[in-house]
Amino acid sequence: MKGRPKVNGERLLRRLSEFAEIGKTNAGGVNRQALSNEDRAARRLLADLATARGFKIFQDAIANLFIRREGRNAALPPMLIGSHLDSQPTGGRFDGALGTLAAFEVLEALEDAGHETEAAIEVVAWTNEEGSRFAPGVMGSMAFVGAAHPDDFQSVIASDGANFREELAATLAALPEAEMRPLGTLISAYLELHIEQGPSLEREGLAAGVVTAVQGTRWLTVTFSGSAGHAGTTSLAYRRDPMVAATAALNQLQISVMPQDEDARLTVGRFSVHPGSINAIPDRVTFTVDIRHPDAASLTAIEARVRAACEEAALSQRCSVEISTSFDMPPGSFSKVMTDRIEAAARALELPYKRMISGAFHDALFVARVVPAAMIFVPCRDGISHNEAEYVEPVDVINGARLLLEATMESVS
Ligand code: HGY
Ligand code: MN
Ligand code: MN
Ligand code: MN
Repeated sequence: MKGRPKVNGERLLRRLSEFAEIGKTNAGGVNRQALSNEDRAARRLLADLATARGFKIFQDAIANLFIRREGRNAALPPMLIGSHLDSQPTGGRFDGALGTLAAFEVLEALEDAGHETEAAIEVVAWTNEEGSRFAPGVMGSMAFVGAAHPDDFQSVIASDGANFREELAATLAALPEAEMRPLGTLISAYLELHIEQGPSLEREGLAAGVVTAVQGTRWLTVTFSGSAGHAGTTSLAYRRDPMVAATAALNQLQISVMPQDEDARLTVGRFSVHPGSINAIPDRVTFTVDIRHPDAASLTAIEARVRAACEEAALSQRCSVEISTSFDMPPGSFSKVMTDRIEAAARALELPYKRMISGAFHDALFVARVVPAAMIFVPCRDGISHNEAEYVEPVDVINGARLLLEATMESVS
């Protein structure tokens, strides 16, 4: 079927359903955490689909997976499109998978139409975008642009106790036929399709978001230490209770951060108590803090406020507190050339759109440090994501892929 390449919507929707079966949860979401068996199964399926179409597959030292469709001139750096296949523990079927599978659909649409491009186009599935199992997130794209090295993560232990080094080795070994390539191979440009993970496109009845920037993210781990004791015999005067310190600090932060600044985000997603016995005063309480802001100085000010609130609470309870930073992704903006191309494609396809910034972090933000990059958003129902109820209307899936195809064809040399 020659002529202008066209997205095969039915095939793309079918692919999304196939991948949604990998790590499927009872509530209709996915649990396909980075470098898990489920992640390896999804990478295996994508690799098999790629070789079945005659595309070549590669991986690098941090297991980023690349699928290459040759162009006329192999000497030219390829255009890169893609996203991630790993998910949150109670994630949705579209976060990451949509962008990765739509990118693969772009390759298939070009192949079906026998459309030759000057340069090659490659699809990438970035390793560990989420950072939920192994912190930090966006490990694959950070290593790709040299903002980190796989060696930096070798001693990371997962939230489920797994060992990064072993899981990475198992993931690389699971695709023996993938040719190994150095980290950070030259590319010409990058585009990523992703769900908005927020409500604005749906509320405004828009088909697409032209993403111009991504807000900053910082992850802290806070540990209060006090002294364990008997719940029944230890009176107030003798308590050094880290639970009281932690809750005092969090109460202080919940009233002083987000209510004072509508652009600020502060989330405590993980909380653990040691020894976790009903009738023992804890000796240690640890929790994570995810802070976001579009402005770098505000991000730093929020971190300072977290530190101050924790230190004050520790003092008041005669406890100690340790705070470490496990992730720091400064805010960044995308290339005007690329966002203009997406905008032109949206107009050509008569898709209503707006320019917007991303509240979620993405691999594209690191890739934008080395090449012109940008993102396309599509609406998701009620803006829900990082939730098993995440949903994207089929028409929005297909429009997103059509937009990605058009903008990619405009961008590849
Ligand atoms: O957390 C984030 O912003 C991304 O969706 N992983
Ligand atoms: Mn994502
Ligand atoms: Mn996510
Ligand atoms: Mn992302």
